[in-house]
Amino acid sequence: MKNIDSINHVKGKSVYLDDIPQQEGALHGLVFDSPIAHGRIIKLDFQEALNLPGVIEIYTAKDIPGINELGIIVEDEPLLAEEELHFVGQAIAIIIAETELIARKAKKLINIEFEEFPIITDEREARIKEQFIVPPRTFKLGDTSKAFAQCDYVIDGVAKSGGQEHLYIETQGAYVVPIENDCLMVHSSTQGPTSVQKIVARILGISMHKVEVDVRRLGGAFGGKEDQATPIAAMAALAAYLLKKPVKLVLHRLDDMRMTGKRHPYTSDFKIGLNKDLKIIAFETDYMQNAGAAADLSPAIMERSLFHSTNSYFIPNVRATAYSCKTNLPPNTAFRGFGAPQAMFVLESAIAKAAEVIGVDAKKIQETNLLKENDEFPYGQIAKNVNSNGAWSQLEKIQSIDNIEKEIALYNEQKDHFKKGMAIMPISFGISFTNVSMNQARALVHIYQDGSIGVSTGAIEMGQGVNTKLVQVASKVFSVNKNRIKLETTNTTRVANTSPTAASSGADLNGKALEIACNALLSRLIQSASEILGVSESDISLKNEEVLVENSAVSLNWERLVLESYFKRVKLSEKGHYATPQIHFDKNKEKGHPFAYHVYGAAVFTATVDCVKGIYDIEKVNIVHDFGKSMNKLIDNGQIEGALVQGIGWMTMEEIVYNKKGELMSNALSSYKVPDIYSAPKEVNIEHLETEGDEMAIMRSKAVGEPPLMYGIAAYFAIQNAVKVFNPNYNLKFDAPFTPEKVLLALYEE
Ligand code: LUZ
Ligand code: MOS
Repeated sequence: MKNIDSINHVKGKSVYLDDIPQQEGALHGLVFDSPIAHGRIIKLDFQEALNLPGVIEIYTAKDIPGINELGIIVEDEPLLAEEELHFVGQAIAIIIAETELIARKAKKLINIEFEEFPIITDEREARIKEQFIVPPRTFKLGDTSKAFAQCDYVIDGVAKSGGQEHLYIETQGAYVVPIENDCLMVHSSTQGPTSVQKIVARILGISMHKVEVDVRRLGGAFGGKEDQATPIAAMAALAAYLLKKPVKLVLHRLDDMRMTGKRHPYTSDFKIGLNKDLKIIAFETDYMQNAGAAADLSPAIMERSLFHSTNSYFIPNVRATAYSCKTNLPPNTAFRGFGAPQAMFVLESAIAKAAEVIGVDAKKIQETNLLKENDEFPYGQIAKNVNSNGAWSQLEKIQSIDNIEKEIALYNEQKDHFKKGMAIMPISFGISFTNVSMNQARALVHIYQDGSIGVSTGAIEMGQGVNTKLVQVASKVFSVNKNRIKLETTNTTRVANTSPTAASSGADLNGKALEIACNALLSRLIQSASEILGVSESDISLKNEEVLVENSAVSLNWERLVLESYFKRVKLSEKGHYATPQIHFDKNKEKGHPFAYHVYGAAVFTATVDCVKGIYDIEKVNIVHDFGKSMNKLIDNGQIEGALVQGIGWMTMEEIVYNKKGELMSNALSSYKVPDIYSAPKEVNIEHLETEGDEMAIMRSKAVGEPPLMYGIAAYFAIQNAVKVFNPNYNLKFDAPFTPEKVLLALYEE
């Protein structure tokens, strides 16, 4: 089935937040944000700005009627700064004007004076100074100190990975309309409508039922709108509430890049121990996460790093510690992979370094240590239906690693100034929110009198195709044409207490809730048909819009059954509720069974480096991926391709740079390079690993959003391997992104 939005997207007819028609008298908001990374406001003078014709109001923390607090995991972040400033881009005031242009002019007229304090931008420095967001956490398996003593090889090192700008095409935005009785209608480009509802209510000091949040779709999010859509909505809501006027606040791209948090940069120390047969016996690591100036989702992200410290390998002795380091940067946030990519890069760096020291191929170490059935993860979960070996062996068989290696060797012999390198990346990603209570969802289904169906769930469509998958679920259960089904907006009054659409679990959680609701409706319709036809329920089924009795069609079809059931006063609406069974986790012991299941796969990358210029191409990527029983191969392959390129971007060219004053230097698309079609791999082959899928995946079709991003890690190592061929003096470094600049230095390092 094609994505239900594809035609409208292509025609430009899909409605995004900025396309919602504005009411007469709607006003525009603009954020006045901190120009300094750390300090104290001494004087704030709005008089000149307020005198500008068309400026309506300027609000600060003092105008907040409720609690000036955004934090959910840790309450450490004001919506509007009170006196202290903690990062460049921190919101201080909201300018409300008749047009955005007037607000921009007014912004220049604001007079601010401040006292500056020393700043920290580096995570290791913050760790040394013990500036932490939350206390560090450690996951342990076996006994690493004993184990290291028995290793034939012990190698240590440092791995760094950089931040990443989400660059959703639609920037952060909200449009808020006041309704009677101090209630608000909030249109927000958010992954988490309930977070928006909760924080808007908290800021305004009103209860949640007065705030209705409605979301049709997002123009991309990638984690950037799991938490950070909320302050934008809260600022627009504050103004709309106080002025009793509709207020729109949509960030300009440059404001969005400057003010919002990104993927967390990590600096990590590692130590890896192997025996003579290349078994990894012990692994220790310290992750230092650059959290920025407030918690946001950092503690959860640091937790997922710990969960993925061993990726798809079994290591019997592990000690992984994570530090969430507080710095004077915008609070970093969720980004596709949520801490797992950072952790996996560390282990791959350790393996690459060990391979170099021992003098073997990294491939040998990787293959020797792949996870097997019933192996224990460091957090206590036992690996089941493990497909890491399966993905690897299919990669060898179908996509022939050997041939690729031979081709590369031949090429490297023949060429002087171009060199090729290869790297393999196996993945294992846990599916479920690591916070157990978030693994729940609801769906509301109405069957209308004419047989058409309206579906509401807590899932947010952000381009990933979740709504298409939901249509498939309903159409499968009822066995009706897909055109009968309409996916409604995601709205907190129809589906309450939603978890954000995140953790790759949107289709699983909401799809399961929808399946439950549809099944309940189906049994009522079958009961109704049995009464109408006077035959027993067990003989009745619905197929392709026909009612079948003992598998043959009778005079009753879907439309007539629905209408007659309505006349019989059968309940034609249903709410489904799903909570992932079996999962649990004990944060005191750091052990449990946090994931419904894991997604596995393996990719082999070939890179070609131009050894004169330092530029490179990711030539070819072959992937064997465990989709389970994919319910939509077009959408799932699309997710793989997008994630792959995003992962390659993170590892090779997307370089977030803050200067010593905490100002974002890579603050526009002219200074921040994202992959375009030219930097996408020339050839991508995606092979579906045929597996049974998992009971806990929707229709046994495994979650696909995040896992493939981590294939991109191979880009780093493929380029590095090519560099090594050209320059035998090059000393391995693990400092992503591997930009052409760094490649050039590496090629000529002495
Ligand atoms: N968001 C979240 C996530 O709140 N918890 C998670 O475990 C998670 N994992 C991946 C992506 N977003
Ligand atoms: Mo996310 S990183 O919002 O799944």
